[in-house]
Amino acid sequence: MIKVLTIAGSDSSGGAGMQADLKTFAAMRVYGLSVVTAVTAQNTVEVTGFHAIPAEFVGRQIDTVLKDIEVNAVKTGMLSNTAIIKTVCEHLQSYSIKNIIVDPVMVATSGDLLMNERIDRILWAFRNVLLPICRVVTPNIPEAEILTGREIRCIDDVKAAAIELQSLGVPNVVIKGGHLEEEEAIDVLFDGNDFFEYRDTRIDTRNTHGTGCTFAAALTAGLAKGLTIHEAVGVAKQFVRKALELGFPIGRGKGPTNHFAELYRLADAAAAKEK
Ligand code: PXL
Repeated sequence: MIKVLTIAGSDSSGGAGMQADLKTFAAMRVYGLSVVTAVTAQNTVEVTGFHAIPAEFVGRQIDTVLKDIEVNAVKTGMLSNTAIIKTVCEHLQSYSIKNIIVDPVMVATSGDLLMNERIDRILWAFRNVLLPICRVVTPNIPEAEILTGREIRCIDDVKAAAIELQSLGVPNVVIKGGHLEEEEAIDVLFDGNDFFEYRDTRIDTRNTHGTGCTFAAALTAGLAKGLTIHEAVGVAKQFVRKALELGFPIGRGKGPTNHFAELYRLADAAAAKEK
């Protein structure tokens, strides 16, 4: 059995954060473990507040699961302060994990901040502590702008930011292009040697809550299964496309995506055949 661990925040509306991760893992047939770093109070419109879990207790959760269960990959999501970032790094390093995927979450889909410390300090920890130990980092455009201090308007800007992030010691950089003003949705992978562009038509939907988490979780599951980084990005992009196509129009804001879209489609097709 392939096992993956998410170290992330809880989203009370169920569409993003660790809920998105666990649903994605289940849909991709990998077993998901979850260490919670923060509890958010949020719906499809806004984040009304969050409580960070004390760093020491985040570390305890990591040790408790990892001393019992060996995992094939670890994904990090919401890490709202430097104490948590440092603790996560220290604890992961003592378990020599090959696949660490960092989704540098900073802002929720609603636009609300998911950090409770000065951003320059958090940036320092991301750039100097967490990125050097991971295999892949998956910022969206606003996160890549914050991490590099560069304005990103076009694909050339994306590539320059990817080179800069890679120079911090992370072998693979995937910049999620959903926020770019391009006709297509273009994700860019830089593997240290070459750039790979993953292009797809855009899906017209407002149910995008949790898209970033879902992409990174699907990428994590793919790498845990032994796919190459190039294959895993392709699989993650397809997974998000299907989840967006059948997203749930619930709540008054941006509804969640449907992590089980493909499984529901297959089950419906099988049921129709039996009739
Ligand atoms: O999508 C980023 C994200 C990560 N983690 C938590 C979130 C969100 C977005 O809403 O709620 C807990």
